[in-house]
Amino acid sequence: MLNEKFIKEIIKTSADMWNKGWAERNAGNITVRIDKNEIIATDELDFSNDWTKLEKILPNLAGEYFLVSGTGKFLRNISVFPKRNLGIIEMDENGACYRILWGYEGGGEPTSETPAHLQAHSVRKEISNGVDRVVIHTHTPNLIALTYARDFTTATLTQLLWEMHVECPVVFPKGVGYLPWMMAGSQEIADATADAFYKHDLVMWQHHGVFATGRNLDTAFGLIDTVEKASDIYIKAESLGGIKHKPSLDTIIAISRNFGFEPSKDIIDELRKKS
Ligand code: 2HA
Ligand code: ZN
Repeated sequence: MLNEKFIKEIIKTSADMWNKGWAERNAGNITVRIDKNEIIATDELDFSNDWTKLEKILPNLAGEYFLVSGTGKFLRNISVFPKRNLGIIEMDENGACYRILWGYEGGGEPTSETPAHLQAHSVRKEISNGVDRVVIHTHTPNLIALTYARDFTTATLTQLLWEMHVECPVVFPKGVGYLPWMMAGSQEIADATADAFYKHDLVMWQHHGVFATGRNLDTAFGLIDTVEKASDIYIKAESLGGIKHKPSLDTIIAISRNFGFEPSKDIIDELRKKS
């Protein structure tokens, strides 16, 4: 298992997240929907573990396998002890329960955010026709700082980020879904996050951290890297005495269209109403 491409990729991504300063202690978690045909033949899978029931049944994930970082584990340790800090889980034939097939060596469980991740995967698998396979959650300091210092809606947070780096309207034209503070690990936040993933591929939890999805780890990581950089630029510009110049909404739309994208109509309509 340790030679599989998905293990090599998660080792790189988790080390990058640590090096970026996004993953203090046990912060952050990663899930990847993997192709079970790639590993089904290995004798390393253990099909004898008990099933854990999910609160929400996710029929479109029936039978799927996921690579999942462990609860309480440090992302920075995945590269040294992958089998201790990662596991592979299998969804049952109804999408109602999961069981551990591999990993969490020495005792462990999938991340405490597993319900939020699996519900997000369910939505993204549906709306991307199976293309999206990755969900990353992490604690990005600049983006989190913004949620302490400013009031936001999805539209106003997205506008600020689009304005602060001209790549943003190209990288995330669908915007960043913004969720007010809710208890991490709760069913309430899992439901709200999954809902937001119908419209956006990034979701921000106030005072906590960000979620991103995509076809692979590079895509989801790149989304987070870009919003975090835009937040950093905003904080730097504000501390230089405040923002003096920024692209207009029309310029933002033009940038996005120039690269073949269309910024979220809901967000644009809301911003136009406001201005
Ligand atoms: O896994 O980041 O939100 C630790 C967390 C929980
Ligand atoms: Zn977190």
